[in-house]
Amino acid sequence: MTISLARRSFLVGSAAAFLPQRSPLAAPSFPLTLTTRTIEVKRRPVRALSLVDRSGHPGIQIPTPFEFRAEIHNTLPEPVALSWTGQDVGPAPAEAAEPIKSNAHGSVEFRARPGTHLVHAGDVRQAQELLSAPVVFLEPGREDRQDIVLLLQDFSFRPADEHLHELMERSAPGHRHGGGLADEFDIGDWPPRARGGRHPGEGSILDPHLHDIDHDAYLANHRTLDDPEVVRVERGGRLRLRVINGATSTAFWIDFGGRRGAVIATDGRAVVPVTDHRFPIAPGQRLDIALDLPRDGAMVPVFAQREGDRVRAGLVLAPSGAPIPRLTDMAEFQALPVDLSLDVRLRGIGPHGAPPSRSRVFALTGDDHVYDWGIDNAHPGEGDPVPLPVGTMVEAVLINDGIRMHPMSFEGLDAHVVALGSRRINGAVRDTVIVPGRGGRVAVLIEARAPGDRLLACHNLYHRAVGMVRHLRFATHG
Ligand SMILES: [Cu+2]
Repeated sequence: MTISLARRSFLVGSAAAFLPQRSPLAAPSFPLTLTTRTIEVKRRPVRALSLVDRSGHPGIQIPTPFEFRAEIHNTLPEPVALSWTGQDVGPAPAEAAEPIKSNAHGSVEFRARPGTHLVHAGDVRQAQELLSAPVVFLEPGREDRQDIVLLLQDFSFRPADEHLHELMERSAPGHRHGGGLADEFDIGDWPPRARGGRHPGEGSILDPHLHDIDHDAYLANHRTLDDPEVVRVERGGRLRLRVINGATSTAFWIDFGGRRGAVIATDGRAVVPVTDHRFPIAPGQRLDIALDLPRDGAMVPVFAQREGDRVRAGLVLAPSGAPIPRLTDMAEFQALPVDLSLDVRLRGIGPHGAPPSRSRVFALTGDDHVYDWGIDNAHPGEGDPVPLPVGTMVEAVLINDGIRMHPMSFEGLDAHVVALGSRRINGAVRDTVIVPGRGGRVAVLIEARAPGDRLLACHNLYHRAVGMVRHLRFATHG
């Protein structure tokens, strides 16, 4: 298949064209549409759910406005609840997460946080139909680099319900899940199919508990590596690559075919640059990577290799005239599981808040035997919400004695990483942190600034679907 240089839909291009419309009475509004598009995966046409702006570009990619309102028209035949990872949206964060009915409009108010962020369907069924998109508010005064957005997704020809059903059945032979999601399955709608290759949960040679699901394809800007996006760049160009992990449950390692890059922001917040050949990125996380291209005009690949596997997605950075070799979607060596090797080197930039006035431990609970993940052994509605008084700085300690890694999101909050394991650090400010299994321990500082509910949730959306989410209630009387 020929590579089209014209397909640059994920580039932050002529940003002025996407500026919010200002109305005289209210904050400027930015229209978005929930719709479908057809993409091609492994030479098969596939219906993908998408959230597009007026020009048909996915998500929001604009200079940072102070505040504005996203007006979302849902043209899909089903309600959709959107989760704005990285943005403290209003009127109240919990309301902003309410579903938008079919053929109806919803609106979300932003005090836009600059940087590289993500919007996705909160429901794994819709997220698995590729409903995740970039939210990029270009930083005022940023360094002069070509902006390139790279959205990573995992794709399955089978719906998420089948995967969930299989994960539960497989993990507990004869076990009927009591209540909740399992009861929503119509088993009659579930034709068993022959599967090739590994079973879910068998995962990697390195760690049989690494992968919940073996997806059929891994996508970079909606494309597989046998037909990658080719981004036109200048010889010796200076780039800012905004990598967004919008996958449902897949963690990746980013590399540039041996070149070095520097992480300059994590989850949309600047950090002291960390230079390396490869960087881990878990679901929900974002990495801004400064990359300086060679002066000889050679192409540079950007690979996203699945953790614990050889399979990879990616795109190509090519000056005009550069020969573009055929890239294989299998790396030579299996990647390690993602870990905290980047976080331990990260240092945030800018003022940090006051020292903590209280601490709260959150145990990440559940195991593979019942595929029943939770926080403090509770599910939504049990012991929720967790009250935290407004005006306090809370040290939230996440402890994971299970076997699986959990990428935990403090949705809409700044989470300043202050301890990894037993080691105290002055780490990055981000919103989604890797909490490794088998005794992983990560502590972050969060500030209960304004009243309202926030979510603490696993960004492995299969874990979230079975209950790994809790509400934090910031209240004046806690
Ligand atoms: Cu999880």
